[in-house]
Amino acid sequence: MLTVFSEKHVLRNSRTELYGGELVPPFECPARAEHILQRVKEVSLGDVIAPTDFEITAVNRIHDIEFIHFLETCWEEWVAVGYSGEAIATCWPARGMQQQRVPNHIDGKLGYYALAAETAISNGTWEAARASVNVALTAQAALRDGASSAFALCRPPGHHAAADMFGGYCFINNAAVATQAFIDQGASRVALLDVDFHHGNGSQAIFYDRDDVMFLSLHGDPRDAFPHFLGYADECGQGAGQGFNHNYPMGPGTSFDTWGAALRDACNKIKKYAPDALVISLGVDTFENDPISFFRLASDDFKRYGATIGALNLPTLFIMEGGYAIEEIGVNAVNVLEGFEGR
Ligand code: Q9C
Ligand code: ZN
Repeated sequence: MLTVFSEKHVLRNSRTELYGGELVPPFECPARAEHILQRVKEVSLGDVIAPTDFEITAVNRIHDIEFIHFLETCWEEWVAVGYSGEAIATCWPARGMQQQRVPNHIDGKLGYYALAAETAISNGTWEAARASVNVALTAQAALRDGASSAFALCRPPGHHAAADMFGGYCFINNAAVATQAFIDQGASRVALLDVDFHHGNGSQAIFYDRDDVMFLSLHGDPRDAFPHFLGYADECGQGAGQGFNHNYPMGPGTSFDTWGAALRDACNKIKKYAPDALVISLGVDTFENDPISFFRLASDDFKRYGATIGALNLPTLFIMEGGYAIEEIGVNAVNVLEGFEGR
């Protein structure tokens, strides 16, 4: 399987994450991608190529122009008002407040466009996010050109990013942009399966009213896990999208038995949908030793479920999302790809 990787991921290197009331070194760090790349090479998964540059228009199919402009200019605006730390949202248009007007001050803009406060924007964040979506689009283009699968080793991740929101370590929704690319190239139906520990709130919101994209997500119950305000089982889509959104929230301590059964159910739905392509939001924070998550998958389980996805026999694009057990992230992510290939 082809892997697409950009060295520009290192430009996403913020110093701080607001966690437990402290500013700590971010869980979403450059070492993650390096470990995955190392494992890809170790098992000789296939060629590794750098991304080509795509026009921003591919991104604008999913994200609001003003939001993209905000991401591009946030850091310089933050520095311009004289702040010395990293750009972190501190206020929000909460219940009962005006939600439609974008403020002028960078504090207001951050609150408007942020879905959470843990994700600090710093110099280089935009450039890395741009490179990350180019990685996704380059891997997607490989499938367009006939490959049966490809691995987009994206960093930063994307599935929490909505049309006009960043957060949960995500800025541009790489999986959503790639999914839309399939549609724009003539696909009638695309399934987007999100196996990251966290609910893919951004992807769900983006495709919620559409029947040409089926979104399915297995994740920590929002009552107990980030992003907390989306991902319930009764969110089934709306309008034309009614019946094309499927959530599988699961509680603390969920084992592979339970998780694997949910995956099989999701795969049955995908099979019936008969999509032209399958996009996987591949997070491996479902691992038993992940520092911020609560599922109990072992490293071997990743290979097993990769095989389940492979049995669908669909053109499949893997997009890297989360996973924070740094030492094991390479083995776990690549185990899914090896399982998929029947190795
Ligand atoms: N107490 C991804 O995996 N904070 N994002 C969780 C835990 C945010 C995860 C707080 C986690 C975001 C792509
Ligand atoms: Zn996650």
